[in-house]
Amino acid sequence: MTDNYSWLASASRRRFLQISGSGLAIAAMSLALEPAAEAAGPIKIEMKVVTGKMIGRPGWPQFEPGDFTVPTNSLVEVTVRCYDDGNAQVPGGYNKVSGTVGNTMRLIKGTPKTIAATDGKVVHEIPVKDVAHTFTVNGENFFMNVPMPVSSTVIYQFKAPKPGKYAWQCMAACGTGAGGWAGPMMTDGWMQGFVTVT
Ligand SMILES: [Cu+2]
Repeated sequence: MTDNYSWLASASRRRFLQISGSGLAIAAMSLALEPAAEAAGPIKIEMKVVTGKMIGRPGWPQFEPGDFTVPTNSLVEVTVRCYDDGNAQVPGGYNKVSGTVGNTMRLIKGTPKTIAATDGKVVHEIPVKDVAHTFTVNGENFFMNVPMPVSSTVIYQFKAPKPGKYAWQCMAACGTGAGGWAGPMMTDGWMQGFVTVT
């Protein structure tokens, strides 16, 4: 009886050692794989900006999706197709691209279905009168501003900061109310939301 139990105990100890051994092997493997994963290219996110009319809610343009999650330190490439053809007023400076890789973005006229890596023009800013929306993060150690011209596609890359939940806001007065700052501008998942870094 005692012998049986001690055999069981040592067998389960052996299994535990085997399991933790393979766990270490997996951890070592994923460490080795990490540079290869980065060489495979950035994490890609696709967004669009639709007009209120397109979704049956006039006056309520919307970013879709309004939120996304990325791993810390990753290189992220976001493509935004802006179907909105109406411009909106932005405070000074928010027509400039900042906080992205090179403080630039690629700009393509219209919203083509397929986009080649060489398509578009690299720009640091767009004319104030062309701004329809912005994607602006104003967090601790993470500031980013991407202006979006009417009826166009923008592609930008950024390095994900340390883990956290970062609020973003459109800075173009595209909403309802006298100043254009009500409605979608004050509603999560419309003209504001969160970038979550894990
Ligand atoms: Cu907006």
